[in-house]
Amino acid sequence: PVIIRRSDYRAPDWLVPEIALDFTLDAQSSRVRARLSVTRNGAHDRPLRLDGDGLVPREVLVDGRALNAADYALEDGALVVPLTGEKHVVETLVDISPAANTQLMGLYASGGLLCTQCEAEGFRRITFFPDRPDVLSRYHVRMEADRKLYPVLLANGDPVGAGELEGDRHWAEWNDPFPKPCYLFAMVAGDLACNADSFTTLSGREVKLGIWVKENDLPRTGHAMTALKHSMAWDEKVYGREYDLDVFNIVAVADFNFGAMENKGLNIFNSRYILADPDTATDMDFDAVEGVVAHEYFHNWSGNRVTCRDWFQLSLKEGFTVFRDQSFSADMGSPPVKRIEDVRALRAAQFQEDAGPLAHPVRPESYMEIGNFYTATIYNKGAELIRMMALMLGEKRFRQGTDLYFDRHDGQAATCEDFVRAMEDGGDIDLRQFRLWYEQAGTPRVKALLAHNHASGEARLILRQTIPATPGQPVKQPMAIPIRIALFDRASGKHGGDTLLTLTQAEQEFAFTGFDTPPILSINRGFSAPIIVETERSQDELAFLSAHDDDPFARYEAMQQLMVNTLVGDVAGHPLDDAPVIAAIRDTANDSALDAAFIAEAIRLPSESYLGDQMAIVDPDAIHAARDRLQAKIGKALEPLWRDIHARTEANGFSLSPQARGARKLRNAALAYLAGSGAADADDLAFDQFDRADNMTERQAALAVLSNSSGEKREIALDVFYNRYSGDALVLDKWFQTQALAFHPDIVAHVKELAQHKSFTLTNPNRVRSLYGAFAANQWAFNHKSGEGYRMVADLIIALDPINPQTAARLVPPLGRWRRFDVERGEMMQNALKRILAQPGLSKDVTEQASKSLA
Ligand code: HT7
Ligand code: ZN
Repeated sequence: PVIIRRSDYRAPDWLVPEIALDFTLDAQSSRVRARLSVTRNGAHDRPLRLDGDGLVPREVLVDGRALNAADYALEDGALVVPLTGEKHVVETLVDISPAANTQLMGLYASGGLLCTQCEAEGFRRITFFPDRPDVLSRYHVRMEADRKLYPVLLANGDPVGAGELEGDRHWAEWNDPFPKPCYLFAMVAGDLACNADSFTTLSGREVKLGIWVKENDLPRTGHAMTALKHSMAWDEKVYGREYDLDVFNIVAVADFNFGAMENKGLNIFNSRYILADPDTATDMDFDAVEGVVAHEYFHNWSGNRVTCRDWFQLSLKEGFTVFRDQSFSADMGSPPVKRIEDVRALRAAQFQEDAGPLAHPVRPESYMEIGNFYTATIYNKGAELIRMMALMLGEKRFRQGTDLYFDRHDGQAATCEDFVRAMEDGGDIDLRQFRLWYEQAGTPRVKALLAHNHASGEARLILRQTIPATPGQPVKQPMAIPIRIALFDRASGKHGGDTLLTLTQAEQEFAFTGFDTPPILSINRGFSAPIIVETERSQDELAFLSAHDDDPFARYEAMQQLMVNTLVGDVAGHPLDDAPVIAAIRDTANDSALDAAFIAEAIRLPSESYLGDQMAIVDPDAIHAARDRLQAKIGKALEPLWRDIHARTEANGFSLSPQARGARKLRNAALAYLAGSGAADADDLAFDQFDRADNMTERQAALAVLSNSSGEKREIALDVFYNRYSGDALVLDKWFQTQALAFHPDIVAHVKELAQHKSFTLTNPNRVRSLYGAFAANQWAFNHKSGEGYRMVADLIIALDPINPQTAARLVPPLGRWRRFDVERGEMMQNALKRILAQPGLSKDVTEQASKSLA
C-alpha cells in the first residue's frame, strides 16, 4: 500500500472554484452529474486529476464537448483529463448504489434514508473530484427523488428552490455561498420529521434551526436543540463567533461510522448523539449529546470557516474543537467533574495509544489510510495542547490569539503551524520549544523530587523529564511542560499560592523559601499537562491531599494514587495497609462541603486497565482479583454508609439538575460498593433499583451490577430489559454493552452467545461497538488466558472488513498491546494479528493497523 507523507505536500494543480451537482436519487441506483469549473493553479502542464473510488464514468465532457474514452485515463480509480487552457468546465456522469454501500462512506442508505459521509475521503465515492481539503469550492446542489419515499431533501447552505415533478417526484436546490472542501459536502433525502426552532445571533440575524429525525423520535430531540442554542450563544460570548447561514440543520441517522459530522449547515449525526430522554438515555448520554452537538457546531468556525490544508493537520480542527467543546461542557455543568472525566478518557485511550505500536504525533508524518488517524491522539491530546497554550497565555491573550487565527485564516485551508503562529503573534509568547508537542509522540514522564532544608527553610523541587521512544522516533528532545504546583503546609492544611512552572530542560530545579517543616507537593494541578508524574509521596501525604487539596483535580488524583498504590502493591505481592484508603473514602463520602458528583468520582476505584497501565507487564487476573478484594473490603468496612447513601439519594421524580444527577451518580457508586461487599441482599437491592427506576442512569447501573452476579436475578433483569426495549436500537446497544463489560465468570461464553443473538448485526457500527468494542475494553475478559477473546475479536475483524473496513480497523488496536502482556498471551495476540493479515483482499484500513501493531 502507498504511504502518504507530510513532507510530500504540494499545492493542488487545479482549483475548482465552483461545482454544480445534480442528483437523481434512488436507493438502488442514483445518478450524479457534476459540473466543475476548474482553473489551473500556477504554471505547469500537468493534467487534471479527479479522485474516484469505485466510479465508472458514463460521460466526460470538457467545455460541453463529450470526450472519447481514449481522451482520458483511469488511474487507481481517478479520472485523468489532459487540459490545454487556464480555465475549463469539466462535466462527469456516474451511477452509484447507496443500498450497496455498506462501508457508510459516500452516499449510503440508512433505515430508509439516503445520506452522505464524506470526511475524510468519501466524496470520491460520489463523484470524480480533487478529494483534498485544500480545494475549496462553492456548491450548488440539485436533488430529485420520489416524493413519497423522500419527501425531505436537504443539502448544505441555504435552500434556493423546490418543486413538483411528474410521476410523484419532486426536486430541491440548495446553494452554499461559503467555499468549502468536498469533505464538508452533505445531502440527505428521506421521510423525516423536524423539531424546528430559531436562534437570533448577536448581530440580530434570525437563523432557522431544524433537527430532523424519524417521526417517532421527535420527542427525544429537545435536549439536542437546547444544547445547540446554548452552543451558538457560547461561541458568540467566549470566542466572538457568530453563525453565518440562514439555516442550520441536523439529521440523525442510525448507521454511522463515527459520532457525527460537521458538514456546512447540515450536520449529520449518529442518532445516539441526538436522541435522549430519561427513560432511554443515561446522564452520561445526555452529556454526550450536549458535547457532540456543541463539537459539531463549533466546527463551523474551527474546521469549516478555517479548514485544514491537508490531513496531517487534522488536529488543527479536531484538537481545537475538542478543547472548545470541553470548555463549553465545563461551563454548562461542573468544571472539576468535567476535567476529571476528560482526563480519565485521555488516560484510558490516548495514554495507551501513546505507549503502543500505533503511537503517532499530534501532527503525524505519514499514513496509509487517513481513516485510521481519527484517534485519541489527534482529538484528545490535540485538545490538551491547546489547553496548555491557553494556560500559558491566560484568558485574555489566548482570546487575542484565537481572534487573530480566525481573522487571518478565514476562508483558508490552514496548518497547525498557522495556529501556533497566531498564538505567538496574538498572545505575545514564544512557542518555539512548545512546537515539539506537535512533533514528538509518547507521553512525557516527569519525576518530581522534593527536598527540604530545615536550616534555610528552603524547599527544592527537582523535575526530570523523559519522553519514551515511539515508532520512528527513538530519541526525543526535552519539551516545554507547564506544570501547576502548590506546596502545602502540614500543620495548617493550606498552601501559599498556586505556581505555574514551565519545565524546559531534561532536569530542572525550582527553589521555594519559607518552609519550617517539609511541605507536601501538589503537582500537575488541574492536570495542567498531559504527562505521567512520578512522585515519592507517602500514603500519608496522599491521604493529606485527598482531604485538603483545594484543587479538585489534584484532590481526586491523590485519592486515585492512594488506591493505585494499594492495588498495585497487592498485585505485586507487597500488600499495603488499606486503612488509609478506607478512611479517605469514608471522609470524602461524608464531606458535606463536596458535591455528590465529585464525591462519586473521587471514591471510585481505578479501572482495571488503568491499573494495568501502571505495571511493567499486565497481569489481568491478578489485577481483577486485587480490585475485587479492595472493593469488597471497602464495601464491607463502610456498609452502613453505602446503605445510607443508597437510601437517601433516592429521588422522588426525575430531574436533570446538577444536584439530581450528582445524587444518581453517588447512588450508583454506593450500590456498586454494596454489591462488592457481598451483602446478602445486594442483588435484591439492585433488582429493586432496576425495577423501580424512572430513568436509564439508575436502571442501567443496576443492570450492570446484576450482570456481574451469578444469582437468578441476573437473567430476569436482562430479559425484562431486552423485552422492554426491543424496539429501541440505542437501548439494545446498552443491553449488549452492559453484558460485554460485565465481570462474570462466564463472560467469554456470554459474549460468544451474544454474537449469535438475533439482534446482533455486523451492518450497524453502534451494535458492533456495543458488543465487541466493550468486550475488548474489558481487560480481564478480553485477555482471558485461553486466548478466546483474541480469537473472537480477530474473527470479527475478518468478517467485518469486507462490509465496513473503517469500523473493523478500529477494533485492531487492542490486539496490538501484546508487548504489555506475558509471553503466552503476547503470542496469541500476535497470532491473531497474523491471521488477520493473511486474509486475501484485506482493506487498507485493517492492513495498516494490523501490520503496524505487529511491528
Ligand atoms: N470530523 C468528523 C469526522 C468523521 C469521520 C471520520 C472518519 C469516518 C467517518 C467520520 N464521520 C465523521 C467528526 C468530528 O470530529 O466532528
Ligand atoms: Zn470534530
